[in-house]
Amino acid sequence: MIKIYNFARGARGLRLFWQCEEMGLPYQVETVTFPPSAAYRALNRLGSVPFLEDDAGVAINESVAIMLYLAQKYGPTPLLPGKDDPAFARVLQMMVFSEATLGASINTLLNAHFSAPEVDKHNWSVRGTELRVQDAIAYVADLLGENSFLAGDRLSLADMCMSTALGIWKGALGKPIPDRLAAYRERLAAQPAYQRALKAQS
Ligand SMILES: N[C@@H](CCC(=O)N[C@@H](CS)C(=O)NCC(=O)O)C(=O)O
Repeated sequence: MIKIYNFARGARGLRLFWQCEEMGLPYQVETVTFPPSAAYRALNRLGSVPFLEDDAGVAINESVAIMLYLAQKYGPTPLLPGKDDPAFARVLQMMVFSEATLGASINTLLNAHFSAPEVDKHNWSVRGTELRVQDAIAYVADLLGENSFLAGDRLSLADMCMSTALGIWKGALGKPIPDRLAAYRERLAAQPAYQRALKAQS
């Protein structure tokens, strides 16, 4: 049985709920308190969410890895194009980009915004990281172009990943996003499976 641990309204867990909803996979949600308990850290030493447990002792963190695991284990699914599909490379690229380039930097900014002493909130590293994220987001807007989704005209795992990264940037940090990406976020939020996932999140 797929068991997904998440904070109440944890942003990255939403990616996984959305994927499960879209693929029709049954899943169980375990809400993790913040700060994480010792019992949770015994399962996932980092205390981060999301965290997946599945049959045969699978127990992993990293949302993008979990999404690829679910797609491979329970697919095939059109959310992850096959290796001969022209969209395959783009989907992998933007899934990883959403965390390695966007998510990791945004986490640093969240720490600075909410936890750093006043003197460090806008230091050189924070300003440089903000500029990098702004440029990365402009790049996403360029790649999206006039398409509905990152892989063209069909929804993919890349959109589920990107939706969260943009959501944290705009929602938690209050930063602007280009109009094209605002329209893209609205398109994603209108997906029925996304709406079902939102209900599982809270
Ligand atoms: N790269 C990780 C990032 C995980 C992450 O930072 N999750 C946040 C919540 S959305 C979190 O657990 N923050 C608290 C912490 O890391 O202690 C992933 O994609 O799963």
